[in-house]
Amino acid sequence: MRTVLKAAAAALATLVAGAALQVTTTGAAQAEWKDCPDRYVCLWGDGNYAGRYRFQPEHDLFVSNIGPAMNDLTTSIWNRTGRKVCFYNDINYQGQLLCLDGGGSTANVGAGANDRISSFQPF
Ligand SMILES: [Ca+2]
Repeated sequence: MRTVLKAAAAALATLVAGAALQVTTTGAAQAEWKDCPDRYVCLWGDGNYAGRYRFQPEHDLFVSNIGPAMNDLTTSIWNRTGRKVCFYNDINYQGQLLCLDGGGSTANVGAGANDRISSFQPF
């Protein structure tokens, strides 16, 4: 079965050709908790795993700049990878806000981290 990809998704897929089924997805469209794939870190713009989102695959967890679609907008996170992931206020992993162990989640990152995340990386 072939999948038709939009141009932007195709460009991302090229970057992760080693694992063709895992691609980063991000968007202002609504997503919910059940849309988060296994072996991804999923960030949402609203509490309780809803709203705009970024779904990042386990093989590509170094995100030095989350980009304008999600910058300073994350409120809830589900880490479905097997690795600890830490989240930062600034790009390039500066200003650590919180970390989630593999399998960890938070329906609301709290006032100290809400709408601040700009980068994240695994450990
Ligand atoms: Ca920030």
